[in-house]
Amino acid sequence: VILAVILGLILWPDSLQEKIKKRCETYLEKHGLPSQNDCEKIWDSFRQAFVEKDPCEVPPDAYDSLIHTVSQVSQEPTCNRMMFWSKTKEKVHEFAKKCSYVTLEDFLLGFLLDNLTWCGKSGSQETFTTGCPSWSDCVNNPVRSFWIQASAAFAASACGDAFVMLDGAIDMPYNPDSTFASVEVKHFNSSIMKSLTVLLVTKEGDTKTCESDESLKHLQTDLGSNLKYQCKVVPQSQLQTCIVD
Ligand code: ZNA
Repeated sequence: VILAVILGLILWPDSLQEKIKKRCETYLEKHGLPSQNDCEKIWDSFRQAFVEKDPCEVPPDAYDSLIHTVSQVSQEPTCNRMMFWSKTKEKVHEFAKKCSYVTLEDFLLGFLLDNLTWCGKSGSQETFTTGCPSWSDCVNNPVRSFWIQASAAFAASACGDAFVMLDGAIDMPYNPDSTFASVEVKHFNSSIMKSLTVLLVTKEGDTKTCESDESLKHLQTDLGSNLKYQCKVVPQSQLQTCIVD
């Protein structure tokens, strides 16, 4: 029995580990940077961020080592094509792909962990994908802390003209509680970034304008005077084309 358990542990892949390593290899191959070794290194620094910790006590900076490791392996930021988003996850990735913009999820760091849930447990070496705290259960949960730190790093690297896709069909397209407002905007670096253009996606026939939206005034204020602000209304059907001017 003991032997069977040991054999089981060796042969039964840690599903999270397998998934992330597979994603890592796929990504590096696609970008012409294949290396088994790097994916092993990346898994190790990911793991150490939350394994053996109470899943409500993983602060954002636990991922600094992962972010450092990934930045050594991966590609440079793509100036003038970077796209942020808030409440537009489905739409933005389709549009970005079609029109060659790059979101956090198109970079290795975001690609590895998009749509995954993970956590550890104090006193255990295991990784879990179920029974983990959800986004608002506790502030310092492994998933939320990861996205905060990844978003901060992504925003800090934004250069040239950047874009953000916001949902014009909701009350507060620019919501102060969103990761975009509370983390990303605060990390923009005006010595490398020139402008931010809002693509405000509206429903067909909606008369909403950039100027009529109160929340966007706060975005302009938050950007300060060193970053140029622009805004374009994009009716949803126009997302099929790549013309946003
Ligand atoms: N790929 C991601 O899951 C992700 C990406 C998660 C969080 C942040 N990001 C960054 S920040 C990305 O680069 C975007 O530019 C920014 C989007 O974050 P946001 O402004 O907070 O937008 P959002 O639509 O409110 O949330 C984005 C995603 O975060 C959601 O799809 C959820 O997966 C998760 N999330 C955020 N708030 C909650 C939440 N899940 C559960 N409850 C919440 N209250």
